[in-house]
Amino acid sequence: STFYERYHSLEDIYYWINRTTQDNPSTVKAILIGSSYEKRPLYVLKLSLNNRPNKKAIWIDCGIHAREWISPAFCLWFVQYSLSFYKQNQEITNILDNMDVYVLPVMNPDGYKFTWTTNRMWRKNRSVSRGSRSSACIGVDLNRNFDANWCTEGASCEPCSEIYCGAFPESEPESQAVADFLRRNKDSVQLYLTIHSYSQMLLFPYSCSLDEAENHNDLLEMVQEAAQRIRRYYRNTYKYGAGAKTIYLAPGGSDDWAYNLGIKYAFTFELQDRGRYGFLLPPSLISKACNEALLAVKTIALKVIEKT
Ligand code: 0X9
Ligand code: ZN
Repeated sequence: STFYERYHSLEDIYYWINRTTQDNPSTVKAILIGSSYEKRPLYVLKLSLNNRPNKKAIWIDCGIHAREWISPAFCLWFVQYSLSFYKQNQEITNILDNMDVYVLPVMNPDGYKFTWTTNRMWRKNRSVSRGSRSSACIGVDLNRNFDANWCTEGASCEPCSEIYCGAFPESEPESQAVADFLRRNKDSVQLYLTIHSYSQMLLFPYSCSLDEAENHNDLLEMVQEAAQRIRRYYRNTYKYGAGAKTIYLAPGGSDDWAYNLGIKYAFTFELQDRGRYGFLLPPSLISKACNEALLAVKTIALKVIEKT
């Protein structure tokens, strides 16, 4: 199997980031956007395949939840595919001619590291909450820590919970770094994508309430077409719809927050599988999972370019 058909330790991913920027000095830049609770750097790769001025951008983050290993694997896959197939594949060429892409391979490096060393099923980050009553439990769910109906129904204010929302919105350095970067770049970023697993779903706002997004029909049409193409090309089924109505109410998520910031195309992808292996998706299934997600990214990005 190739490098991209395996899972990689955090050290390997940092090495890969370094190597990818060195090997592609004119097209890939690493931007340090902050650091984790345990002081690991948060690097975003900026892919800029041509020098057109005033290009818009796509943001893709992976690894919010530590145990969802297919997610960082997808970010690496996407970068590799973009660099290899620009000028080879018509769709990715069209996308990269019109948009830059920011890729954050691991939003939660401390949690990811912990899943490799200590507890494979860890979800949250690794921050230690203050106060004697709560000091026994570690970690905030970064996808409950953003400022979108923060800590209402579907999140927990109990530090021991797997869906602990943190002490206040953006209390965690990881979510704050991402939010700060997107606030600084909100005029150029038109498409926000966040990659999770598992359950095979393409979700869009809102998850933090039962309200319908103002451009609900556009968003629905985009995920519907993406799911349709995945069914045709890969014979696999993805559910799709607004988060709260498709899975559950879950406030404080990055997609809803990015949407409310003004990034009107915001999606959460839940990659393979539907529960057979769950978070323990075997490496032999990485390529199919990533190709499906890639097709969804392409379908949606092309529609965003068409609409804007
Ligand atoms: O609950 C989540 O954070 C995501 N599912 S997961 O199994 N990967 O944990 C779904 C997130 C959907 N979007 C929002 N809740 N904003
Ligand atoms: Zn997740």
